Amino acid sequence: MEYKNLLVELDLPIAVVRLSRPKALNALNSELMGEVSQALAELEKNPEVGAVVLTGDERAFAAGADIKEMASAGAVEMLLRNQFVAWESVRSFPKPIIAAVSGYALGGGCELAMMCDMIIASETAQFGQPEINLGIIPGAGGTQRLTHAVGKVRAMEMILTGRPIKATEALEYGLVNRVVPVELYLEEAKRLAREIAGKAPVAVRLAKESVMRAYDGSLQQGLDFERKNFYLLFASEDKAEGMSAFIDKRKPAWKGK
Ligand code: DAK
Repeated sequence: MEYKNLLVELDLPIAVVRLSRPKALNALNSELMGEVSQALAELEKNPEVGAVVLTGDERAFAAGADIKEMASAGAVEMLLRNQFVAWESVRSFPKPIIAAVSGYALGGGCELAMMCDMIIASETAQFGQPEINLGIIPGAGGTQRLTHAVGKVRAMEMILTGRPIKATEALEYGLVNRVVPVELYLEEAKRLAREIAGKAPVAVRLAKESVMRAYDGSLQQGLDFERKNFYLLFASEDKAEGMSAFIDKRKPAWKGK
């Protein structure tokens, strides 16, 4: 299938899904996420595909959800857009999915990588949740998955300051499986995907399901809580100011309401 913001390459027994909106650093707008969801549905149906690599380009895995698309939205509009459906397709994909990350993995980009089962990072990768700088909070699982991955104090610092961490720190924190030179990150992710695709498919599927179950109950409650707070912030003046300031390339003036 042809996509506008995505390249899907079958390299059986694996597939590579490449986010491709380079001018916007692969910002994840609803069209792109809709395409990710469609592509994964196709790959799920294809019995010859045993594992998937999700990647961007060297400069950016993804610099977040598309701020320009969210800038004028209020809380109710965000709720009605119900964009979680597309994001959930990554989370609920039954085959192993490996993120190959180079450059920026920020906001929704970091969340998307964390929704994958494993992360291979290039030396240039940086991971962060900068939503606080826009007057909002992570909305696609960042407060929950980052805390599970790196622990409370590190997640607090990243989410409350919005400062990204480098690939080497991400490795030390347990956020990524390994860090490799930029020319090798995609190859390494593909190698890992091929290795897993060579195992018994049903056992792989149930192993993945079982590992996910290790924290799923508490994760769901946490995700519901985060989602409500995320929508709530779309009713704040600071969210409007934070996003306008990003688009106008200026510093935001917070009002505290
Ligand atoms: N959205 C839209 N456009 C973006 C973008 C983004 N997140 N990030 C970059 N761009 C665009 C820039 O506006 C610029 O466009 P033009 O000005 O050329 O038209 C182009 O990409 C190149 O960016 P820069 O000129 O800014 O490039 P620099 O190298 O100077 O800076 C940067 C790179 C990554 C440091 C900078 O672009 C930046 O700070 N970007 C924003 C990072 C950020 O705040 N990300 C978090 C966004 S909030 C949800 C699911 C997920 C989420 C929410 C809800 N639901 C399912 C409901 C997630 C929310 C977020 O991710």
